[in-house]
Amino acid sequence: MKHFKAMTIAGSDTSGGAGMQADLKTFQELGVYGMTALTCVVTMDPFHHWAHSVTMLDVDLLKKQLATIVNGIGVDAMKTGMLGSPEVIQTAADTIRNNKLKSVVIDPVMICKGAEEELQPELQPENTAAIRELLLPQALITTPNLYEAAKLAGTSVITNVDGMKKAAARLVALGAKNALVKGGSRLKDTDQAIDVLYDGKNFDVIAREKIDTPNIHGAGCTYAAAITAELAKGNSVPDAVHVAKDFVTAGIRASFPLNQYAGPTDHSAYKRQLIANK
Ligand code: PXL
Repeated sequence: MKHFKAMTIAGSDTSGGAGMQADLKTFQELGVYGMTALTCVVTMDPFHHWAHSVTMLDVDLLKKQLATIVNGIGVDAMKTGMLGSPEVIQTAADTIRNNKLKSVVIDPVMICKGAEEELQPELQPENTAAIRELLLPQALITTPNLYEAAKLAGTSVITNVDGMKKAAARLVALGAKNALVKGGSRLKDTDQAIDVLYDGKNFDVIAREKIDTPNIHGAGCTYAAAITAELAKGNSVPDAVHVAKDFVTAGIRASFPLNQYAGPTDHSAYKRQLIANK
């Protein structure tokens, strides 16, 4: 049996639902061997509204992790998550270019869902510019939510499918081969969770039922990780995105609280559903 291998360059979400924890759990559920190059550790303050705090790791330590994985082992696909500084973004971009990595998923993480957003470490404008200039041109696919898509594309707030299409087209013009703009549950005036995939030619509007739950912490990481796992197995971008949409929808349907703040998606739900439907 061939073992497919995926890498994530991401932060550690100490609470376990997002970041590299979401990535590893998702890789595992989809039958792909996962490896991690950590950029930062995110902790939450239990005494101050679960405010997220980001502690960056040394860039030299990141470089050693990347050498271990990329030069020492090799990967079939990779993703980026929370990067946190222009230097880290540059390091990720250099790694992709120098090793000619092809199945590259850029999840341009800027904010964590769930906790009170005004307390969150929003990605700085210099990080947005570095992602736009250094990572989008190397992306097989980028997976922004509405907020991230607007920041990267330089558009005003996106409120409908037409705006999502315009932003996706802009991201492809900036160099991404494919762009998946995720409306998810944030798109107003619809009872559907809608995402738009654009490959430079056609728009694919992907809709599932909107699930009414506050427990969507890590949904974006999980979605991008599922795309990465499917690409690692050699599947096409549209096939990978459709499996990933089912994976994250199943995870959100089975999501659960850990405490009084936004809980995680259930990474084991998709496989359980597949087994139940056999
Ligand atoms: O969901 C975005 C996200 C990504 N990466 C890490 C995180 C979070 C949100 O908490 O902690 C490490």
